[in-house]
Amino acid sequence: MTHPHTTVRLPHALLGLLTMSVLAGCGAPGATPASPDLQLEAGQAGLRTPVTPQKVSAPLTGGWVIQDPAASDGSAVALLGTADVVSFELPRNLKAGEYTVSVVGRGELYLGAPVVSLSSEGGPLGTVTLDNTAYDKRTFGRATLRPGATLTLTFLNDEYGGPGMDRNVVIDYLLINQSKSGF
Ligand SMILES: [Ca+2]
Repeated sequence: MTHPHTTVRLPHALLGLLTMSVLAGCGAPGATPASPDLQLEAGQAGLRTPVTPQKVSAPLTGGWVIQDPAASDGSAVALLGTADVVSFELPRNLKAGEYTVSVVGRGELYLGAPVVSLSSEGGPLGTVTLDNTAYDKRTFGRATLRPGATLTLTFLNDEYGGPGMDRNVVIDYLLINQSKSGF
């Protein structure tokens, strides 16, 4: 007898319950619990950027929450200068383990595309290039994550040539996924 694979989409609040019931109640060997996607919105994440009056000059730097109808929750974070960061705190109820970590964002291109890195307390997790001007996903790779850890995304390579000639990066959200493919 075969066990057809089915995909179940449920509200996040139900996923924990579903996982528990699958683990406890299903006797089928090899059954895997539904894999919850964890979506960490940049607009609600921490911006670790000191904003000082002298920074309100060209070129603008810093991390700024922007309203953007194309972003998943209507807001995103723009990182304008080299070494500007946005930090994401993982939920305290996250199950420690290995995950695929991706970012959904877009680049504002000038003399090339923005590159961002992601790091945790354990060190660098990878870099991706956001050469897409519409929101798209880029995957850093697999990482071992612990609950409550902070992941820091950093803009590495700003370029500025004057008004309208500015490389920036806009981050919609970070995606933590248990599937190895990242989807
Ligand atoms: Ca810039």
